[in-house]
Amino acid sequence: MSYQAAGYAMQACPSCYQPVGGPGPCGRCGFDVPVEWLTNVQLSLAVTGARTAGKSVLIGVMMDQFECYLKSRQQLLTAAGTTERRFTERYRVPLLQQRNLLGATPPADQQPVEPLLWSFNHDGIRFCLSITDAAGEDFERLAPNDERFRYLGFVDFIVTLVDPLKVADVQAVLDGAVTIPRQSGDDIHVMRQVLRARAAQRVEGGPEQLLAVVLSKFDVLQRLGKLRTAPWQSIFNRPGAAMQRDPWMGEGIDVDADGRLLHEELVGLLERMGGGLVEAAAMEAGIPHRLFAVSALGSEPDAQSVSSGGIIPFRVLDVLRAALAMKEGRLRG
Ligand SMILES: Nc1nc2c(ncn2[C@@H]2O[C@H](COP(=O)(O)OP(=O)(O)OP(=O)(O)O)[C@@H](O)[C@H]2O)c(=O)[nH]1
Ligand SMILES: [Mg+2]
Ligand SMILES: [Zn+2]
Repeated sequence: MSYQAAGYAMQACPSCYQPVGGPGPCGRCGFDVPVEWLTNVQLSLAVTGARTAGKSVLIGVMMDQFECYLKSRQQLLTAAGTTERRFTERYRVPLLQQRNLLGATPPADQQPVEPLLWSFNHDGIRFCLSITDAAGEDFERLAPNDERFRYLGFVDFIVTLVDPLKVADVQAVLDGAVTIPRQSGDDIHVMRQVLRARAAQRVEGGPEQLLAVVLSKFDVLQRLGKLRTAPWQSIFNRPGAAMQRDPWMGEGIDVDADGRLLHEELVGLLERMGGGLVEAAAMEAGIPHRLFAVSALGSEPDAQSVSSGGIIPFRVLDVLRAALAMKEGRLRG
Protein backbone atom coordinates (compact mmCIF):
# COMPACT_ATOMS: atom_id res chain seq x y z
CA MET A 1 0.00 0.00 0.00
CA SER A 2 1.40 3.42 -0.86
CA TYR A 3 1.80 5.97 1.90
CA GLN A 4 -0.66 8.23 0.18
CA ALA A 5 -3.20 5.46 0.32
CA ALA A 6 -2.29 5.11 4.00
CA GLY A 7 -3.34 8.71 4.54
CA TYR A 8 -0.08 10.63 4.08
CA ALA A 9 -0.58 13.63 1.87
CA MET A 10 2.25 14.34 -0.56
CA GLN A 11 4.69 16.30 1.56
CA ALA A 12 8.19 17.72 1.52
CA CYS A 13 11.37 16.31 3.01
CA PRO A 14 12.39 18.45 6.04
CA SER A 15 15.98 18.57 4.77
CA CYS A 16 15.82 19.34 1.02
CA TYR A 17 12.11 20.30 0.75
CA GLN A 18 11.59 18.13 -2.30
CA PRO A 19 8.41 16.03 -2.34
CA VAL A 20 8.37 12.70 -0.51
CA GLY A 21 5.62 10.11 -0.58
CA GLY A 22 6.20 8.68 2.89
CA PRO A 23 8.67 8.13 5.74
CA GLY A 24 12.12 6.67 5.13
CA PRO A 25 15.12 7.81 3.08
CA CYS A 26 14.37 10.80 0.83
CA GLY A 27 14.84 9.99 -2.86
CA ARG A 28 16.61 13.31 -3.43
CA CYS A 29 18.91 13.92 -0.47
CA GLY A 30 18.83 10.59 1.38
CA PHE A 31 17.71 12.15 4.69
CA ASP A 32 15.74 9.60 6.71
CA VAL A 33 12.35 11.29 6.99
CA PRO A 34 10.71 10.30 10.29
CA VAL A 35 7.03 9.46 10.27
CA GLU A 36 6.30 12.20 12.85
CA TRP A 37 7.22 14.85 10.29
CA LEU A 38 4.45 13.59 8.04
CA THR A 39 1.77 12.98 10.65
CA ASN A 40 2.17 15.94 13.07
CA VAL A 41 1.80 19.68 12.59
CA GLN A 42 5.13 20.85 11.18
CA LEU A 43 7.00 23.77 12.71
CA SER A 44 10.34 24.62 11.16
CA LEU A 45 13.13 27.00 12.15
CA ALA A 46 16.32 27.78 10.25
CA VAL A 47 19.00 29.25 12.51
CA THR A 48 21.34 31.52 10.55
CA GLY A 49 24.14 33.98 11.24
CA ALA A 50 27.84 34.59 10.76
CA ARG A 51 30.56 32.52 12.44
CA THR A 52 30.53 32.62 16.26
CA ALA A 53 27.17 34.44 16.34
CA GLY A 54 26.00 31.87 18.91
CA LYS A 55 23.72 29.64 16.78
CA SER A 56 24.72 26.21 18.07
CA VAL A 57 24.93 27.25 21.72
CA LEU A 58 21.46 28.78 21.41
CA ILE A 59 20.00 25.58 19.93
CA GLY A 60 21.61 23.40 22.62
CA VAL A 61 20.40 25.50 25.54
CA MET A 62 17.01 26.29 24.00
CA MET A 63 16.13 22.63 23.47
CA ASP A 64 17.28 21.71 26.98
CA GLN A 65 15.09 24.48 28.41
CA PHE A 66 12.21 23.54 26.15
CA GLU A 67 12.30 20.00 27.49
CA CYS A 68 12.07 21.42 31.06
CA TYR A 69 9.22 23.69 30.01
CA LEU A 70 7.29 20.79 28.50
CA LYS A 71 7.94 18.69 31.62
CA SER A 72 6.45 21.46 33.74
CA ARG A 73 3.33 20.98 31.61
CA GLN A 74 3.47 17.17 32.00
CA GLN A 75 4.53 16.75 28.39
CA LEU A 76 7.50 14.99 26.82
CA LEU A 77 9.92 16.09 24.14
CA THR A 78 10.73 13.12 21.90
CA ALA A 79 13.59 13.15 19.41
CA ALA A 80 12.71 11.73 16.00
CA GLY A 81 14.87 9.72 13.59
CA THR A 82 18.60 10.20 14.15
CA THR A 83 18.14 13.40 16.17
CA GLU A 84 18.78 11.82 19.58
CA ARG A 85 22.25 10.65 18.56
CA ARG A 86 23.17 13.87 16.74
CA PHE A 87 21.86 16.15 19.48
CA THR A 88 23.57 14.14 22.21
CA GLU A 89 26.94 14.04 20.44
CA ARG A 90 27.07 17.59 19.17
CA TYR A 91 25.20 19.60 21.81
CA ARG A 92 24.14 17.75 24.97
CA VAL A 93 27.39 16.05 25.95
CA PRO A 94 29.91 18.82 25.14
CA LEU A 95 27.81 21.80 26.18
CA LEU A 96 25.30 20.67 28.77
CA GLN A 97 27.26 17.84 30.42
CA GLN A 98 30.94 18.65 29.95
CA ARG A 99 30.21 22.39 30.08
CA ASN A 100 32.57 23.14 27.23
CA LEU A 101 31.95 25.55 24.42
CA LEU A 102 31.16 23.99 21.04
CA GLY A 103 33.58 23.86 18.13
CA ALA A 104 32.61 25.66 14.93
CA THR A 105 29.86 23.79 13.05
CA PRO A 106 31.49 22.08 10.02
CA PRO A 107 30.63 23.62 6.64
CA ALA A 108 28.22 21.85 4.27
CA ASP A 109 30.97 20.33 2.13
CA GLN A 110 32.27 18.48 5.20
CA GLN A 111 29.02 17.49 6.87
CA PRO A 112 25.55 17.55 5.30
CA VAL A 113 23.17 20.22 6.61
CA GLU A 114 20.40 18.18 8.22
CA PRO A 115 17.57 19.31 10.49
CA LEU A 116 17.10 18.14 14.06
CA LEU A 117 13.54 16.92 14.65
CA TRP A 118 11.44 16.47 17.77
CA SER A 119 7.80 15.75 18.47
CA PHE A 120 5.72 17.00 21.40
CA ASN A 121 2.22 18.06 22.43
CA HIS A 122 1.50 21.73 22.98
CA ASP A 123 -1.93 23.16 23.79
CA GLY A 124 -3.50 19.95 22.53
CA ILE A 125 -1.66 19.99 19.20
CA ARG A 126 0.86 17.31 18.23
CA PHE A 127 3.84 19.10 16.66
CA CYS A 128 6.96 18.00 14.83
CA LEU A 129 9.61 20.67 15.26
CA SER A 130 12.51 20.94 12.85
CA ILE A 131 15.57 23.08 13.60
CA THR A 132 18.38 23.45 11.10
CA ASP A 133 21.81 24.56 12.31
CA ALA A 134 24.51 25.29 9.74
CA ALA A 135 27.99 26.77 9.68
CA GLY A 136 28.42 30.53 9.80
CA GLU A 137 31.21 29.96 7.33
CA ASP A 138 28.60 28.79 4.78
CA PHE A 139 26.27 31.72 5.44
CA GLU A 140 29.07 34.21 5.02
CA ARG A 141 29.70 33.02 1.46
CA LEU A 142 26.20 31.80 0.63
CA ALA A 143 25.28 31.63 -3.07
CA PRO A 144 21.54 32.41 -3.31
CA ASN A 145 20.76 29.33 -5.40
CA ASP A 146 22.85 26.80 -3.43
CA GLU A 147 20.51 23.76 -3.30
CA ARG A 148 21.85 22.75 0.12
CA PHE A 149 20.21 25.88 1.52
CA ARG A 150 16.89 25.35 -0.25
CA TYR A 151 15.22 25.05 3.15
CA LEU A 152 15.57 28.82 3.62
CA GLY A 153 12.71 29.30 1.17
CA PHE A 154 10.40 26.88 3.00
CA VAL A 155 10.84 27.03 6.79
CA ASP A 156 8.27 28.88 8.90
CA PHE A 157 10.83 30.91 10.80
CA ILE A 158 14.14 32.25 9.62
CA VAL A 159 16.08 33.05 12.75
CA THR A 160 19.03 35.33 12.15
CA LEU A 161 21.50 36.11 14.90
CA VAL A 162 23.13 39.47 15.42
CA ASP A 163 26.10 39.41 17.76
CA PRO A 164 26.35 42.66 19.75
CA LEU A 165 30.06 42.02 20.23
CA LYS A 166 30.58 42.84 16.57
CA VAL A 167 29.02 46.29 16.84
CA ALA A 168 31.79 48.88 16.83
CA ASP A 169 30.22 51.10 19.51
CA VAL A 170 29.77 48.14 21.80
CA GLN A 171 33.30 46.92 21.18
CA ALA A 172 34.68 50.34 21.96
CA VAL A 173 33.19 50.20 25.44
CA LEU A 174 33.92 46.56 26.21
CA ASP A 175 37.29 46.02 24.58
CA GLY A 176 39.61 44.50 27.12
CA ALA A 177 36.71 43.45 29.34
CA VAL A 178 35.39 40.63 27.11
CA THR A 179 36.71 38.54 24.21
CA ILE A 180 35.76 40.24 20.96
CA PRO A 181 35.37 37.90 17.93
CA ARG A 182 37.82 39.17 15.33
CA GLN A 183 37.55 36.89 12.34
CA SER A 184 33.88 36.20 11.79
CA GLY A 185 31.77 37.96 9.17
CA ASP A 186 29.38 40.84 9.45
CA ASP A 187 25.96 39.77 10.78
CA ILE A 188 23.88 42.26 8.83
CA HIS A 189 25.64 41.28 5.61
CA VAL A 190 24.92 37.62 6.41
CA MET A 191 21.29 38.44 7.14
CA ARG A 192 20.97 40.04 3.71
CA GLN A 193 22.62 37.03 2.05
CA VAL A 194 20.22 34.72 3.84
CA LEU A 195 17.23 36.81 2.74
CA ARG A 196 18.51 36.76 -0.83
CA ALA A 197 18.84 32.99 -0.72
CA ARG A 198 15.36 32.75 0.75
CA ALA A 199 13.96 34.82 -2.14
CA ALA A 200 15.81 32.69 -4.72
CA GLN A 201 14.62 29.40 -3.20
CA ARG A 202 10.99 30.30 -2.63
CA VAL A 203 8.33 28.89 -4.91
CA GLU A 204 4.98 30.40 -5.95
CA GLY A 205 2.46 29.96 -3.20
CA GLY A 206 5.19 29.00 -0.73
CA PRO A 207 4.60 29.25 3.01
CA GLU A 208 4.25 32.51 4.90
CA GLN A 209 7.56 33.05 6.60
CA LEU A 210 8.69 35.21 9.47
CA LEU A 211 12.10 36.64 10.16
CA ALA A 212 13.20 36.56 13.79
CA VAL A 213 16.13 38.91 14.29
CA VAL A 214 17.81 37.82 17.49
CA LEU A 215 20.34 39.87 19.39
CA SER A 216 22.45 37.05 20.79
CA LYS A 217 24.81 37.17 23.82
CA PHE A 218 22.50 39.69 25.42
CA ASP A 219 24.41 39.36 28.68
CA VAL A 220 27.06 41.46 26.96
CA LEU A 221 24.65 44.33 26.48
CA GLN A 222 23.23 43.96 29.97
CA ARG A 223 26.77 44.33 31.20
CA LEU A 224 27.04 47.58 29.27
CA GLY A 225 24.05 48.82 31.20
CA LYS A 226 25.97 48.29 34.42
CA LEU A 227 28.86 50.43 33.22
CA ARG A 228 28.34 54.10 33.78
CA THR A 229 28.56 54.90 30.09
CA ALA A 230 26.02 56.88 28.13
CA PRO A 231 23.78 56.02 26.35
CA TRP A 232 23.76 52.38 27.47
CA GLN A 233 23.13 53.05 31.11
CA SER A 234 19.92 54.97 30.52
CA ILE A 235 18.65 52.49 27.91
CA PHE A 236 18.99 49.49 30.19
CA ASN A 237 18.18 50.91 33.54
CA ARG A 238 14.71 52.22 32.83
CA PRO A 239 12.33 50.83 35.47
CA GLY A 240 10.19 47.96 34.17
CA ALA A 241 12.27 47.41 31.03
CA ALA A 242 11.36 44.13 29.31
CA MET A 243 15.05 43.81 28.42
CA GLN A 244 15.77 43.22 32.08
CA ARG A 245 13.36 40.38 32.77
CA ASP A 246 12.67 36.92 31.51
CA PRO A 247 8.93 36.17 31.30
CA TRP A 248 9.48 32.46 31.91
CA MET A 249 10.77 33.25 35.35
CA GLY A 250 7.55 34.83 36.56
CA GLU A 251 3.94 33.77 36.69
CA GLY A 252 1.04 35.78 35.36
CA ILE A 253 2.92 37.86 32.80
CA ASP A 254 1.13 38.53 29.52
CA VAL A 255 3.82 37.08 27.25
CA ASP A 256 2.43 38.59 24.04
CA ALA A 257 2.34 42.09 25.50
CA ASP A 258 5.80 41.45 26.89
CA GLY A 259 7.06 40.42 23.43
CA ARG A 260 5.67 43.59 21.86
CA LEU A 261 7.20 45.75 24.56
CA LEU A 262 10.54 44.05 24.12
CA HIS A 263 10.36 44.53 20.35
CA GLU A 264 9.83 48.27 20.80
CA GLU A 265 12.69 48.53 23.27
CA LEU A 266 14.99 46.65 20.93
CA VAL A 267 14.13 48.91 17.99
CA GLY A 268 15.52 51.78 20.07
CA LEU A 269 18.54 49.77 21.10
CA LEU A 270 19.30 48.66 17.54
CA GLU A 271 19.17 52.24 16.35
CA ARG A 272 21.93 53.03 18.80
CA MET A 273 23.88 50.09 17.43
CA GLY A 274 23.58 51.26 13.85
CA GLY A 275 20.90 48.63 13.26
CA GLY A 276 18.62 50.71 11.04
CA LEU A 277 19.96 48.36 8.39
CA VAL A 278 18.11 45.45 9.98
CA GLU A 279 14.73 47.09 9.47
CA ALA A 280 15.71 48.17 5.96
CA ALA A 281 16.85 44.67 4.93
CA ALA A 282 13.68 43.04 6.26
CA MET A 283 11.48 45.61 4.51
CA GLU A 284 13.39 45.17 1.26
CA ALA A 285 12.96 41.40 1.44
CA GLY A 286 9.23 41.82 2.04
CA ILE A 287 9.22 39.53 5.06
CA PRO A 288 7.58 40.43 8.37
CA HIS A 289 10.11 40.54 11.17
CA ARG A 290 10.28 40.63 14.91
CA LEU A 291 13.17 41.45 17.21
CA PHE A 292 14.31 39.25 20.06
CA ALA A 293 17.06 39.38 22.66
CA VAL A 294 18.60 36.19 23.99
CA SER A 295 21.46 35.10 26.16
CA ALA A 296 21.86 31.34 25.94
CA LEU A 297 24.68 31.18 28.48
CA GLY A 298 23.64 34.10 30.68
CA SER A 299 27.19 35.34 31.12
CA GLU A 300 30.51 35.67 29.37
CA PRO A 301 32.14 32.22 29.11
CA ASP A 302 35.77 31.45 29.96
CA ALA A 303 38.18 30.61 27.14
CA GLN A 304 36.98 27.02 26.60
CA SER A 305 34.12 26.38 28.98
CA VAL A 306 30.93 28.02 30.17
CA SER A 307 31.42 30.36 33.12
CA SER A 308 31.95 28.85 36.56
CA GLY A 309 28.49 30.07 37.53
CA GLY A 310 26.99 27.62 34.99
CA ILE A 311 24.39 28.29 32.32
CA ILE A 312 21.67 30.74 33.36
CA PRO A 313 19.82 31.46 30.12
CA PHE A 314 17.87 34.64 29.49
CA ARG A 315 14.77 34.66 27.22
CA VAL A 316 16.05 31.57 25.46
CA LEU A 317 12.54 30.24 24.76
CA ASP A 318 11.10 33.45 23.33
CA VAL A 319 11.72 32.58 19.68
CA LEU A 320 10.28 29.09 19.99
CA ARG A 321 7.34 30.37 21.96
CA ALA A 322 6.61 32.99 19.29
CA ALA A 323 6.91 30.35 16.55
CA LEU A 324 4.46 28.08 18.38
CA ALA A 325 2.03 30.95 18.95
CA MET A 326 2.17 31.85 15.26
CA LYS A 327 1.49 28.30 14.13
CA GLU A 328 -1.27 27.74 16.69
CA GLY A 329 -2.86 31.06 15.68
CA ARG A 330 -2.91 29.98 12.03
CA LEU A 331 -4.33 26.56 12.83
CA ARG A 332 -7.12 28.04 14.90
CA GLY A 333 -7.71 30.53 12.08
N1 LIG B 1 28.63 36.15 26.34
C1 LIG B 1 28.08 35.14 25.65
N2 LIG B 1 28.81 34.47 24.75
C2 LIG B 1 28.22 33.49 24.05
C3 LIG B 1 26.86 33.12 24.24
N3 LIG B 1 26.55 32.11 23.38
C4 LIG B 1 27.69 31.86 22.68
N4 LIG B 1 28.69 32.67 23.08
C5 LIG B 1 30.09 32.71 22.60
O1 LIG B 1 30.08 32.59 21.17
C6 LIG B 1 30.89 31.49 20.77
C7 LIG B 1 30.35 30.86 19.53
O2 LIG B 1 29.12 30.21 19.80
P1 LIG B 1 28.54 29.09 18.81
O3 LIG B 1 27.12 28.84 19.20
O4 LIG B 1 29.43 27.93 18.73
O5 LIG B 1 28.58 29.91 17.43
P2 LIG B 1 27.98 29.50 16.01
O6 LIG B 1 27.15 30.63 15.56
O7 LIG B 1 27.35 28.16 16.07
O8 LIG B 1 29.33 29.46 15.14
P3 LIG B 1 29.64 28.56 13.80
O9 LIG B 1 29.29 27.15 14.13
O10 LIG B 1 31.09 28.79 13.54
O11 LIG B 1 28.81 29.14 12.72
C8 LIG B 1 30.90 30.59 21.99
O12 LIG B 1 32.02 29.75 21.97
C9 LIG B 1 30.91 31.57 23.14
O13 LIG B 1 32.22 32.05 23.37
C10 LIG B 1 26.10 33.86 25.22
O14 LIG B 1 24.90 33.62 25.48
N5 LIG B 1 26.77 34.85 25.89
MG1 LIG C 1 27.73 26.38 15.19
ZN1 LIG D 1 15.40 15.31 1.02
